[in-house]
Amino acid sequence: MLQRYHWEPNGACARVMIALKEKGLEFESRYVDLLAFEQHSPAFLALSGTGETPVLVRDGEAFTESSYVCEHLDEAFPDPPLMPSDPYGRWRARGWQKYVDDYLAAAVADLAWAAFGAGALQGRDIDPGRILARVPTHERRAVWAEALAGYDEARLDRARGRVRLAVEKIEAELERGDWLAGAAFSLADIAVFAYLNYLPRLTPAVLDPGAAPRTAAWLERVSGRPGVKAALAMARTPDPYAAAAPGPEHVRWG
Ligand SMILES: N[C@@H](CCC(=O)N[C@@H](CS)C(=O)NCC(=O)O)C(=O)O
Repeated sequence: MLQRYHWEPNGACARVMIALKEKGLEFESRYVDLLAFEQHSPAFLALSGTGETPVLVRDGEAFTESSYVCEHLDEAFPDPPLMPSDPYGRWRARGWQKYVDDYLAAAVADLAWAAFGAGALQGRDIDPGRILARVPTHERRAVWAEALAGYDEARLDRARGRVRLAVEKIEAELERGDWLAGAAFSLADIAVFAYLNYLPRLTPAVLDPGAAPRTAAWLERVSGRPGVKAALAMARTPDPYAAAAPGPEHVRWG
């Protein structure tokens, strides 16, 4: 039996949700409200030492890190496949997943938090000292301290620049075909989509069909897949891409 601990189907939580739905797998859904700080409860920390969603529990074992959760699902439940069958295609798919983990996720998450997350906490009776004291690791505590304080314009500008570069990279890759890692939809498309789907709300000009026609068409193509629609329909909020939690720490890419 599969249990899935998740927040709204956006970012990393969307990646695993889409993989499960694309494969037609049954699972128990356990919602973790990140903006109520349920991820810092002892019960959740027993599954994820850093207090981050998503977590997949399979036969009593907890799996974290969406790239590896998705690859595990693909190995454990190979039909339909979500990784290319050739070694070069697999290398491309892993490269895209690493790019998302190390670079794109943090940039998009910064913009999303500033646009949606910070506002969602307003009006709630929040004691930052109490919240930070429950965060399990130094790195996540620093992430939350910065998020609660609010990001400055320089940080948001840097994130916008990174997002622009990402769209250029995706646009160039899509010159080779409809999907990011070969002839078929794969975990590469899932990883990139999970964050890029924020851009129509955050930086619409970057995705303008005039500026990035292949990326805009790809986003439509991925959005229209039944598995993707089913995953996004698991949201509790009216639009999961108008909700945000702090994402991963910034890492150097390449
Ligand atoms: N590298 C991790 C990143 C996970 C991540 O960014 N999780 C966010 C939600 S998308 C989270 O749980 N943030 C809340 C927190 O850290 O308290 C993965 O891909 O699984």
